[in-house]
Order: sequence, then C-alpha cells, then structure tokens
Amino acid sequence: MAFPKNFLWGAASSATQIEGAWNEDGKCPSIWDVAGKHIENGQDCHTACDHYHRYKEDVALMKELGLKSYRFSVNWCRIMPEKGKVDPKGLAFYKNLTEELRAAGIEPLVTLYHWDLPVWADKEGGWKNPKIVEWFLAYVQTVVEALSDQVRYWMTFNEPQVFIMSAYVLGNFAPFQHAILSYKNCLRNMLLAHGKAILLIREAAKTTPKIGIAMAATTYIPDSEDEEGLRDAAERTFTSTVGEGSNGLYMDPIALGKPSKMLRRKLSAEDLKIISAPIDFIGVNVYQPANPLFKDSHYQADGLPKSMLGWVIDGRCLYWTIRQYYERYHLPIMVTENGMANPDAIGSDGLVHDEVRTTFLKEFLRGLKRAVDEGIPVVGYQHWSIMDNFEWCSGYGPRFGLIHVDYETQKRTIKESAKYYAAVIASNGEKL
Ligand code: GCO
Repeated sequence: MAFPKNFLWGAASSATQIEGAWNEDGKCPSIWDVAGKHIENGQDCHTACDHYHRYKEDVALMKELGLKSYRFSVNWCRIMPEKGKVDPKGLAFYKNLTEELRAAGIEPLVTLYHWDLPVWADKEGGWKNPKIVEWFLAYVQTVVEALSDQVRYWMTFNEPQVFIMSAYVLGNFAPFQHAILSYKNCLRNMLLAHGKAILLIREAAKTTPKIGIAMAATTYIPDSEDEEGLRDAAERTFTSTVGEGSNGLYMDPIALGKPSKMLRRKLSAEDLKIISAPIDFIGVNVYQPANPLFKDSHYQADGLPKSMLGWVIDGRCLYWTIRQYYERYHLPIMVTENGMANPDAIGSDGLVHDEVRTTFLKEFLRGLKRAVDEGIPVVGYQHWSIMDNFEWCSGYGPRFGLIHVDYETQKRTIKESAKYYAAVIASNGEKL
C-alpha cells in the first residue's frame, strides 16, 4: 500500500527550544528561562536559534526541503505574560508564522503546551494547583481565536509524562520538584485541562479542527510475534508504570474513558466524561524501545547502535508503537516526533555528513511504511527536529536537527540527511 496522497511529511520543534527572544515584546519568563544550574555547561535557552527573528528564513528552508507540515508550539509566556492579560505582540508573532507557513504551502500543526509554564503560574503551584485548568483555558481560547483561521491541527499537550512525572516527581525537568504526594493531583489537573481544551477548541475554532495530544510513546517490542508475544508486549507497554513507559496511565482515561487502578478514586464519572472528550488522532513521540527497562526481557541491546545520548537505535520501535497504540485505542496515529541526537559538525567541504541520521531515517521510515502497508491509518510523520536546538537540561550539545545551526553566527546549513528526507517526501514515501 502506498502512503496516502495527503500524508503529512514534516518536522517538529518547540518554542523554548528554538525561539530565543526570551524577554522581548513583553514576554514573561517561563520555568525554563530560569532553570539556571540545571542546564549543562552553564547554558540557557535565552537566545537558542533566534527563530523569533529568523522565522522567515526558517520557513523558506522548510519549503526548500518540500515539507508538507511543520509542528511547532505556542509559548504561553508570549501570549499571557500576566494572569488574565493578553499580549498582542506575542499573538502577532504566531499569526505571522502561520501565514508564512500557509504561503509556503506548509500545514501548521500547533502544540498548545510544550512545557513553557509561565513563572507566574509556577509561583502559584503550577500543575499542582487545580486553578491551572482555568488559566490554561483562558490561554487556549486566546490562541484558538487568533490562529484558527489558519490552523486546523491542534495538540493540547506534549508528553504529559515528562512535564508531570519527570517535572514534579523525578525532579529532572523544570520546575525540578520532588512532590510525589501531589502526583495524582497534577495528573488530574492535566487530564481535565486536556478534556476541557478539546471542547473549547471545537466550539471556538473558525475552521473544523483536528485535535490530538502528543505522547511520550515509549513502547515495548515483542520478544516474538506469536499471540503470546504480542499480548505480553502490549501489556507491558500500557500497564507498566516504569518511568515514561506508563502509556496507559496517561492515555486510557483520554481515549477509553477508563482510569488505571492508581487514578480510580481520583477521577469521578463526571471527570472522566470531560477527560474522554473525543479526539481525532493520537500523536506518538518515538525514540527508543522500552525493552531495556525490563530486566526479564529477552531483548538484546548489546549489539545495537546508540545515539550520543545513549538511546538505543532500533527502527522496529516505530512500527510497534504505531501498531500497539492503534490496536488499543482505534484512533488515527500521527508520528509527532522521531529522531536522534548526534554531534554533527560542518565538514571541510561545507557540508554536514550525518550518515548516521540518514541510516536512522531509512530504518525508522521502513517501520512507518510497514504500518501504512498493513492499513493502519497513519496521518503524518514529523521528524524531530527541523533544526538543532536547545535540548532542555542537556543544553546545545546533542544535535537533533535536519538543519545544522551554528550558535555563534546563527548560520543554518541543510544536513545531508535532510536531502535524503526531502527525496523521500518528493516521492511520497516510494523511495525509502
Ligand atoms: C521530548 C520533547 C522534545 C525533545 C526531544 C528529544 O520528546 O522530550 O518533545 O522537546 O527535545 O524529544 O529529547
């Protein structure tokens, strides 16, 4: 089976990771702007790729690569620098960006929350405070009213596992807290904010919206493809609570209206009705399989290549994530992130020879094709990332981009892997 004609081949980014201009045009600081000592090598996100000032050049590069879609996030801190106060300059930036994308024939895919919580909201407890639902909805309303003439695709949240579990329990993402007793409250607040945002978007949008959520979809590759192997893998993927592998904990209430055991007493029937407001697709962010997390897995990671962050490279995990999510939730799937970090540099010929990323793409896109061939409705693939950027606490060392960024000069260079990806897009996935 061929890829659908309107398949969304694209790339992804997020506001904090590329925009810079952290205190311009009235923007308030986010929890990442003040992350200080938590970031490697004394780095920060204040300038990043200066995309705020260079978005036209960046959209021109996307057009050159032939992207059909571009996933980016809106930074809450630009839109509402104070509680209840809208900043028209912040809105103008995203209006200009979406218009530029439309003019280039690129479909904008908007994430409403990719972790840039305003410091004013954090001071009042952030995701621990039930009032955040109201604050978040006021922000969403403003964005949807301003952009929905140009934007059809919306994602409420990016990787709730990370901005709830890692940020408030493990304490390794901003705001770096160990508030385990608040974990269930944070989860409930996030789930209600998601469900209410869905209803709001459907009501306020000027063009019929397609709404989803992007999950940290770390899933388990079956040890064998017989019935037992498949059942065992899916079971581990959705019911394990190991780190970010807790797919069912976060997704079951949303897509099935069913809480896991842990949330049963926390969510009322009324809550669940709101939380399970119908969505149009599930976004999956896929990097590496979950298998190495399970000691009793037969999985052999030893011989497999790893990225510079130590993440195992195994292209099969894209296929299995798509299949397991589809079989459990029966919703169209969008790959909202997939990529790898590499210490890329410009060669003496002025080119970036990132063969490892090309090999990575070939392998993962074959997994994507297998899913499409089997008739699973996959609506798009967004490579992470459009350009090298600020990798949260790891700073600027790990380079995930299709486009190389020289952080001294802000010069952009299209990497060799991006040329390969452009050819795949031009053939609509025929030439992998
Ligand atoms: C995530 C985020 C991205 C990361 C990327 C690489 O998945 O953690 O959505 O912002 O940069 O995943 O780690």
